[in-house]
Amino acid sequence: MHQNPPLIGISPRILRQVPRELGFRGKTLQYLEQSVTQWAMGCGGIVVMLPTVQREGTIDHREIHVDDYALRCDGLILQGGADLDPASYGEVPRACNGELDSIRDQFELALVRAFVERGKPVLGLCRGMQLINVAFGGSLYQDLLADGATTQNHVDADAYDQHGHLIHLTPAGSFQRWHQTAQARVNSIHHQGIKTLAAGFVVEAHAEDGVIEAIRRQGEAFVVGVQWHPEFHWQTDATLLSPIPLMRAFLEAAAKPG
Ligand SMILES: [Mn+2]
Repeated sequence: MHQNPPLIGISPRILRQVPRELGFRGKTLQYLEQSVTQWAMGCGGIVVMLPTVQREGTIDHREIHVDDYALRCDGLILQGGADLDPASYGEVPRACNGELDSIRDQFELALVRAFVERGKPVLGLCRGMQLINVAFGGSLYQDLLADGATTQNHVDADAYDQHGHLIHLTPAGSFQRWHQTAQARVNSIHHQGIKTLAAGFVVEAHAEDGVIEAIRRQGEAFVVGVQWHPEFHWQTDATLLSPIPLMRAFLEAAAKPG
């Protein structure tokens, strides 16, 4: 793999209200969180960020299309972040949502479709898994607790990435094959979750309360999402599920001639 490392595009998180002390008054930042890049690079991928191509501000990006990214890159990773606008799955947003960013939603939905159309692998993390589910027609709980999906809290603002729970990997599933285990501990930093699973997808892992924690699109192509943040497991806590087998499976799919 290292002789010709696959080129992995990661869509950015977007910061529109930049804290004054950072010095970008009235500007918008698009950025990658470091652990996700190190996770991919540590397993042999080259990482580039894919800035949004929507027309924003004074620069007209109309000459570059989302499909240009899908053509040049070998795989796509979707980071975590803001809640999806429930309008994207046909619901009216309730007050339980955090800040929404429909520009990021539309950009990433278009990215997923473009990469999948070209048979290029897609890996979604947390919000990224939820977005994949919505891209293929599934829906989300706007809030797991408020919607009665569980009585267990899947997020703890103070504990942040130290908050976690057990997951069960689906017997005979791809995750069991990659990870060689039937259960594991993962972090949990989400208050939303999958309500209706998109058609053509299978559940690869669930929490003990039944909340869906990993999904995969059936078929040859690699289209996978996890509700946890494997990038935060990276070389931090040996009791958590190793993030390496999942990244290796993704990069292997990306390295296949398309
Ligand atoms: Mn969880």
